[in-house]
Order: sequence, then structure tokens, then C-alpha cells
Amino acid sequence: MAQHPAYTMAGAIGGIAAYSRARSIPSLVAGLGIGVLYGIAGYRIQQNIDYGHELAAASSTVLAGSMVPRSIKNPKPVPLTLSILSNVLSDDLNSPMSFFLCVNTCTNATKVKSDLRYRCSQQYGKDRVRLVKVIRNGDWHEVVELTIRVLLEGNFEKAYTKADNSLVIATDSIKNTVYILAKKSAQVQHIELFAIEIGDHFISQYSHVSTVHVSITKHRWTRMLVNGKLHNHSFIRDGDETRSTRVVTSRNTGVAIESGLKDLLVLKTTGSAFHSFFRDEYTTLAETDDRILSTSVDATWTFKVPNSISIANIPFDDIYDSIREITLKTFSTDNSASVQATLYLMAKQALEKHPELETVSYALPNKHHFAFDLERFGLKNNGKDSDIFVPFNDPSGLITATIARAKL
Ligand code: AZA
Repeated sequence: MAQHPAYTMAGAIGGIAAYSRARSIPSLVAGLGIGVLYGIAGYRIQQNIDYGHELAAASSTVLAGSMVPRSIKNPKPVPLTLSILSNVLSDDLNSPMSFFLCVNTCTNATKVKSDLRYRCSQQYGKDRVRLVKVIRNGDWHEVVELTIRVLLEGNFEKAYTKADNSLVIATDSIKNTVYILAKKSAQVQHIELFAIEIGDHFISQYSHVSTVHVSITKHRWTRMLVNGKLHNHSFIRDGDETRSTRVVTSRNTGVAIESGLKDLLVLKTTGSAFHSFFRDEYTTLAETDDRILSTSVDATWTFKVPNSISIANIPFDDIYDSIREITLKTFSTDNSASVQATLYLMAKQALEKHPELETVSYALPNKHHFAFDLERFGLKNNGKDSDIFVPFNDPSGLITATIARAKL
């Protein structure tokens, strides 16, 4: 920003030089005029008043427009210097003469004006905002524990490229906003709706925010069973499994929602085979028609959201319950030929049952359990005789797929 007084000087000196050489009053006036314009632009940029950059860019364009043809026709020092200066300055100021280079390196990343040398895309916000909300209906309490991430996209380029924080909404304010909205909201426990509420808030509150990415993870607090009765206000963390959602709210394109469940650890002791697979000189794995199958289910599903009104009709909680049930039922009842085949069966059923869904994805690590070699100790532990296993966390197989409806 300190360069703007120099811009003023550049224009003024150009005019004076032209005047002293050619006694040209129009050149003197034009030079001083451009200099004043640069000065005003510099002041506006310094003070963060709108249109500072645009004014400077326009001045550069006018200067370039008058100097470039002259310097081509007549390569004297003054037109030549001013035409080079005007180009350099216009590039620096993202003027219409500079290149508008936009490269999305991440999906949904902000498009950032840049010069040819650099690419920039950005999102920022607060991560791992943790909150617990107690919902009281008389003596009957509910508890909701969430971990939330809110990332913003919008007109924040200057914070990165010019060290200008004037439009930056502090991540501390983003965190405060989450707590305030959680206090006021009646739907914190319905994580998709709460995420949409957070996204809508940032879009309506700040005109320079273009897209809001909200991720919410809901942790398990299952009501305790005491003397055979559900307890009013006591809960148990019955596993690491979490429910989650990622909502992207865009000013222009609306809402995209992906929900899921994670770390649902399951194991079955039979009903799983793996044989007839490809064999070559690298293969040592024995075929099996009966093995332990264990995985930690990570499932996600995306919703068709034709318009904002339709969101209210999506039964997010029921769909979560249903996909969890389909996953567990299929895992336990399918006579599995492979993790791949069981995965496909789960996803297909979820899509069949829920027309609101666009895609269903699973990532299933195959948590191997190998029978320990007890033959060395004269003990049978193979095939039907195997009952002592070693569980292996690493390495695991990892079987993934995203299933969508075929377009017929
Ligand atoms: N799928 C399985 O179900 N089990 C396996 C695989 C596989 O691709 N590879 N080793 N064991």
C-alpha cells in the first residue's frame, strides 16, 4: 500500500518531464490528473474504502492506453517508462489488464484473483468447537454432545495476499456464533438441521461470505438402563461410534448435504468366506470358507436437494437409524463371499429404501484375525479346530465403494 504515493509521483513526474521536453500543457495536465487519481486510489486502499483498487486499475489502464501506442511508435524514455510502469501497476492491482487466473485445487474452493505466478484457494474458520447441550423436559433430560467445524469461503483473499484483515471474521467470533446459535436453536440434536442453520446464519449475516462448510460430529450418549428402566438423566458412552454431517451452504448454488456414521466396530465369528480369488506367484493367502469377519464401518450418504423447501421433508434421523440397521443386519445375516460383496449389498438396500439419497459410500477395513499356530505345541488350531486367533490392526484390507443409481 505504501506504493501509492509513488504512483502519484510517477504520473506527476511523467507530466512534468513531458512538459519540460515538449512544452506540452495537455501532457502536463494529463500527467498531473493521472497522478491525482493514483493518489485518491492509494488513499482509498489505505483506508479500506471501496473502489480504491478499481480506481488505481482504471488509472493504469488510461495511462497504458495513452502510453503503450506512443512508446511503440516512438520508443522514447518517458512513454516507454510510463507504459512499463502502467502495466506493472495494473498487474499488481488486479486491473482488467492483469490476468484473472483461477484454479480450483480443492473441490468447492474459493476462486481467487491472482497473478500468473501464484495460485490460491482458501477456506478458514474454527475447528473442533465442542459443546454439550442439556435439553430438559421436566425431569426427563436429553444430552447432546457435538464437535463442530465451520469454514468460510468468500472475499477473504486480501487477508492472504495483502495482509489486510479488514473483512476477516475472527475465528473466535465464529466459535462464539456456534455457541449462541446452539443456545437459541431448538434443533441442535438434529445435526443436519443445525448445520443448515449455522450455514444460513453466516450467509445472511455477512454479504462477503459466499460459501459455508459446516461439519458436525455427534458423540454417543445412550440412556442408562437402571433396574430395567430407562433413567431420566443418566447416560453411558457405549462405544466410539459417531454420527456426522457435512453441510455446504452456497449463496449461489444452495445446500449440499452428506451425512454418515463412523467407527461402528463389528465382528462375526462365522458366515464369511473368501476363496476363488486371483492367484499368481505373489499369492500366499489360503482360501477359506469360514473366517472371522470384523470391520469398523465408515458409511456416508449424500442427499438429493432439489430446493430449500424439500429439505424440511427429509427425515434425516430416520434415514440414519435405517442405514445403521441395514448395515448391522446385512453384516450379520449375509453369507459373505467377500467384504466387497457385503458392502455392495448394504449400499444397494440403503438406496432402494431411501429415494432421498443420491449416493451411499462405505469404507470397510478388513480387520484380520488369524488363527495362532498352536500345532508347534501339539494343539490343533486349524480349520474347524481353530478358536484362538490373533487380531491384527495393521495392516488391514480396506474395501471402499460409492454406489449411485444408474441413469437408465
Ligand atoms: N476381500 C476380502 O473380503 N477378503 C480379503 C481380500 C479382499 O479383497 N483380500 N484378502 N482378504
